[in-house]
Amino acid sequence: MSNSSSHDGAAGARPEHVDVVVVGAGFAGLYALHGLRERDLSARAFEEAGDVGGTWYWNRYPGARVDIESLQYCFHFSDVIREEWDWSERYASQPEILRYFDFVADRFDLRRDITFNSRVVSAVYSDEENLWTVTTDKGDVAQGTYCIMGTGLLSAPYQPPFPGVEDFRGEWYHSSRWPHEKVELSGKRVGVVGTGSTGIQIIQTIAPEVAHLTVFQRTPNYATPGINRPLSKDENRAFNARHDDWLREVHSMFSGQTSDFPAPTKSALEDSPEERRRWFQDRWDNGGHPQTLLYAYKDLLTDEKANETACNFVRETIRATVKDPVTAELMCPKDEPLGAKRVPLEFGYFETFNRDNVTLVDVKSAPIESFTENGLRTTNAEYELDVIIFATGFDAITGAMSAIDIRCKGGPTLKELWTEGPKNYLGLMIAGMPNLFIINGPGSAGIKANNVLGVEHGIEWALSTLDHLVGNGFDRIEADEQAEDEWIAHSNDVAEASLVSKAGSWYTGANIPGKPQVFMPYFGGWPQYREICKQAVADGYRGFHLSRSSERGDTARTQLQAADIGR
Ligand code: N01
Repeated sequence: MSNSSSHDGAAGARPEHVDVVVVGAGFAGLYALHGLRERDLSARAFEEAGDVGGTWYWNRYPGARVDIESLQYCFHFSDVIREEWDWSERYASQPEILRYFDFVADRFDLRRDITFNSRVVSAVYSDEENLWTVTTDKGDVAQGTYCIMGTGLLSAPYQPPFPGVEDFRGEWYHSSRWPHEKVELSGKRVGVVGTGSTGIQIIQTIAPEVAHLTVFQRTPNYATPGINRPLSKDENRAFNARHDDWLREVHSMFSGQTSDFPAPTKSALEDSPEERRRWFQDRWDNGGHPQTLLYAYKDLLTDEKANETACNFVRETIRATVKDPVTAELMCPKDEPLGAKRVPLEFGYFETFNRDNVTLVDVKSAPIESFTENGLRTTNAEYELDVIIFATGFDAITGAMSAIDIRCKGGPTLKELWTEGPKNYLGLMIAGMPNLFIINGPGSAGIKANNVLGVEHGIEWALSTLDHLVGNGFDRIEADEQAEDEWIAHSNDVAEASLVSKAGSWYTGANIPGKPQVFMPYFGGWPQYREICKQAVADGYRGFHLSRSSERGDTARTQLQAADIGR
């Protein structure tokens, strides 16, 4: 396969010619490189960060930790990795996850195909040459027939444009661009803006260390307990021994995750209030990924009344934990279903607000106006602070791809194509962007399941598609526009049929002012999603156009039966 490698990683280098250009060196990029090498396909990956890890490279803030069990939130494609790696905690910390990335990159010698500290600024497809040209901010250029976008769904940080940041005399940080060196917080007056998963992790971690912590909360969250504990080597071995069975089970779970509890069969409304409370309490006490509580009953995500029973359980628990009733009430989420936003996992978060050195400030009723020389000013008061931490999230799912000038020569950019919301077919490919594979992007079920499973699915789909193309003499694949429309309509239907689209969040784009609001993940369930993708392939790549560039115009059109989608 092609590899005229002239790449030296230096600015102004001649284009490197490879079969596939890969963007990103997180879970997607690493698996892509490994799979491509196994097929003897040449590749060049570009990564903005200084090393592997994707979002885990950047999110070094205090308390950063995974919220899906470590044994599940990792690669599943390789027996070698599983046999040689042990997780030390039920929920691994960010440093351990980064060591895991390091281990995988070393084990498969992947770094030699990655150019680090190079942010991809454009990816342009030439129809004439059937070639993607990918350029970085350092002037590196790689050309390949195919391009895999492993840019991540939570990788473009969002920072609200508060005026006066430059006037602030203290230090400020965004959680997702946390410095590599230790940030000294002890004895300081610290403010945290944002109470999503990130803010919660930071707040519960730094509270004992700082002189005073002021939490600026706009919307409270239904956080559920993690209950972390060490994992023994034996537990790792036992999981590995039944890995095949686990994989079968997880692929049959709507949530794309397994838990210590069986899949629900009852409606929440079938039980008496006392039975329901016991049922919820069991799951709460066991801790675990939020899915445990969300799937305590079969209708919590589809029936408002059923969902409200779970919301009330969480609110009662918050009121029983947070001693100051005014603070407790502010921390109780209202007017949105449990599970519409991603539910954060907490490790002593609510108890943190019983500390004398922690204050909650409601910035819904009195929004933040600006930074000042000495801190932050809301419409109500000024707060003097030494350090301010933005835990204000991400331009999620589409942000990283939209920041790149992705287009076909002479055509609209991806950002322009997506002005009314992201469109694609099966969350895998985009009409008008041939040979561009998107991984766990909008339209994928992985976002609402386990992201690593979502990534592995996307990469395996891309790799097996490359096998098919190469094996059959094709070199071009593109999603059909009508198939795309049908898929988006189906995705919207399944989201509308549940409660997940009933709150604004990073799932819908509502967290970014001006972003089109569409529920972006696929919520038909992990098994159904996998089945639909599999069936499209079994039906001869239904909804895709496969062709040979040597026979321009001789398109091997696959019969579109879009009406079958979702059945
Ligand atoms: O971001 P978020 P995140 N004034 O968007 C607030 C994953 N993750 O980084 O809700 C005041 O959830 C905003 O307020 P509101 C996980 O999937 C995983 O916390 O918009 N506040 C909100 O409170 C997660 O879901 C882990 O009213 C402002 C916060 O900032 C996803 O990343 C750990 C504001 C942003 O919350 C995103 O989580 C961490 C303003 N102008 C993250 N603008 C794991 O455990 C925004 N906010 C694996």
